[in-house]
Amino acid sequence: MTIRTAVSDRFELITVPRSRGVPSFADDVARGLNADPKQLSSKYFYDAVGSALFDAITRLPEYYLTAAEAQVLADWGWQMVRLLDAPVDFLELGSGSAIKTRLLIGEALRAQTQLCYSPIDISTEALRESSLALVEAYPGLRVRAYAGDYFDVLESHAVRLDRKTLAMLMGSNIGNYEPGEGRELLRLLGDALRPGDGLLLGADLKKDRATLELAYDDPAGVTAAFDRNVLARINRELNADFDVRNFTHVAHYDEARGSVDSFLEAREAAVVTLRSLNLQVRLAAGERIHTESSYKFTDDEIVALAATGGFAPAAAWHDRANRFAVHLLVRE
Ligand code: AVJ
Repeated sequence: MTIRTAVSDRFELITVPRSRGVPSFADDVARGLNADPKQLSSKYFYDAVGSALFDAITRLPEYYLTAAEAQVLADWGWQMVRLLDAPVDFLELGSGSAIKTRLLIGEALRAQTQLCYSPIDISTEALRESSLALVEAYPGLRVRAYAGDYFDVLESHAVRLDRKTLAMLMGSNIGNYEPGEGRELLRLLGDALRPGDGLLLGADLKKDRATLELAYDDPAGVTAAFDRNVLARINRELNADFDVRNFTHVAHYDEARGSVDSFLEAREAAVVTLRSLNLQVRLAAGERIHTESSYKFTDDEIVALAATGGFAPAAAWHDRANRFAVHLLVRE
C-alpha cells in the first residue's frame, strides 16, 4: 500500500507507510528510557533542528568525514559511474547531501543522456526540497523518490528499478547500525537489486582515538548541541521536562567494538516526567543515556559486511589522508 504523487513531469513521490509492528517514536523512547543502561536511537536526532545541526557538523574541521568523502567523489566519481556499463540509474539510501549527490549525478550525465535518481528518505520535506532542486538543475534527470524508513521501503517491494542500478549508502551511515541491523539492511538492499547492479558504500575507517573522539566532540559544541537536541525533541513532542542543560555530551571510542559511542550524561540526579507517555524516569548523578553508535571499519570489514547482502568487491578508493573509504561492490 503506497501513495504515488506526480509532483512534476520529472518528479514522482512515493509514500511508503510504516509497516505494522514497527515501534513509534513514543514507544521507542519509553522502551529506551526504561532500559538499563538507558538508550535512545540516533535515528531520532533528525527533526528540523537536528537536521540543521547535523548540517553544521558536516562543515566542522574536526568532523573530517564529509570533506574526506567529498574529496574521494571529486577525485574518483568519474570512475565510479563508469565501472558498471552505462546506462545506470541511481538508488540512494538517504536523500543525499546536495554536494556529494550532485557530483555523482553530474558525472553520470556526462556518461549518458538520461538518469533516474531514486532517493529513499524518512523526511518527505527533505525529499521534496532536494528533488525539486535536482530536476531543476539537471534537464536529463528524473527523480522517483520514496518517503519512508529504509527497512519499510525495501521490504514493501515498492522500489521499481527499470535499468541497471547503482545503489548508494554514503556518509558512513552504515556505521550508525548495530552490526546485526547493518547486515539486515544490506540483505534487504541485495534483495532489491539484480545481479550486476552496484553498491557504493562510503564508510569511515578505523584510526587513532584522539582523531575519532574529537570528530564526535568538537570544541565549539555543535555535536553536543546535536546530541542534546534529542532531549529537547522529547520535551517538545512527548510533553516532557528534561532539563537539557543538566546533560553533558560524551564521545568515547570503544576500540573493541570499533564504535565511537555518544552519551548524554546527567550531571546531577534527576526525575523526568514524560506526560504523553504517562512515565517518570529517574537518573542518578553521572548516569548515561547511550544516544549513538558510529562504527568504524577496515577495508576488509567493509567487504565482509557487504558480502552478507550478496555483494562482491569491485573497487575501493580512499581520500588522500586515508581517513575514509568508498567501496564499489557488485551484486552477484
Ligand atoms: C553521518 C549520520 C553517520 O555517525 O558520523 C555526526 C552522524 N553523529 N556527529 C556519524 C553524526 C555525530 C553521523 N552519520
